[in-house]
Order: sequence, then C-alpha cells, then structure tokens
Amino acid sequence: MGLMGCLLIITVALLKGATAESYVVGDSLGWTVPPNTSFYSDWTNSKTFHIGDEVLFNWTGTLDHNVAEVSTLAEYENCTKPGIVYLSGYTANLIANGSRFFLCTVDNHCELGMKMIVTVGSPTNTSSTLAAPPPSDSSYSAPSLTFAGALVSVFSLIVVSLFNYV
Ligand SMILES: [Cu+2]
Repeated sequence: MGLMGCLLIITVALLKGATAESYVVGDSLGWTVPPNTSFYSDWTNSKTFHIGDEVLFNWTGTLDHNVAEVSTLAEYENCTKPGIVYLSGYTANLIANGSRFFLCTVDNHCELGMKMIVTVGSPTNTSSTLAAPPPSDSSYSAPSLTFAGALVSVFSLIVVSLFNYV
C-alpha cells in the first residue's frame, strides 16, 4: 500500500472519530448471556463513548432477553429489576456525560454477567465502590467537541501538506 493509501485511511479514521458513532453492544455476540462475567465490561473498556453516540442492543429470540436501565451503581450491582424493559433493537442515545447502567431482567442473566455500564466522560452515580468523580460540568461537552473539530482541521492541513509534498 502506498503512502497515498495510508494518508487516505488516516484521514478517514480521523473524520470518523469526530462524528457520532453507533455501537452494536457485544459486537458479533450481541446482547446475551456472555461467556464470562467480564465480557461486557471488557467490551465497554475497548470503546471511548462520546455524547451523540448510540448503543444498539440486538439479540435473537425476542423474549429470551430484554434490556432495562437502572439509575444507580448499587441497583446495578444488585441486579435490581426495574418495571420498564425494552425489546431487541433498543437504542440508547448517549446524550449526556455520566454513567448509564444496563442489564437484562430475565431469570439470573444479570448475575451471569448480562449487564453493562456505559460511561461518557467521567463516571457518575458510582458512590461507594468507585472513587468519587469530580463534579461534572454540563457545559464541558461543548469545548471538547470544538477541540475534536480543531484536531481534525489541523490533521487535514497536515494531510493536505503531505499530499502537496508527494
Ligand atoms: Cu438475558
């Protein structure tokens, strides 16, 4: 692959990084009882979520699973079952900084690791077990988006310069 090809890929990767992402939870496994209890935390740890991204919960066998959201880490750790559950195809839109706690309420799936914390920015609602995060500032997202835009602009300039050089 030539230099031009490399530069093109780099440019595309950078532009992609600056736009909202849509993630399929668990990738090819989907949302199901995982092979091990750290599967979904490993999955979220491999991602960096931003405001505007969305996570899509997909599984086969409509009533075999569901997705529900609890509001605190304690509820999450206790596998609390809220009244509202969603079916396959549910999309959670990440519209604010903080942590969101998802789990399946079918049987003991949650205890088996079918649970997931999605965090945008600094963790929140993580009272006891995790270190207390600094107070989150709702205006923080604006400068970070601007920064991402600036970063892309700078890299675009570099890429254009390199193209001229080639
Ligand atoms: Cu389940």
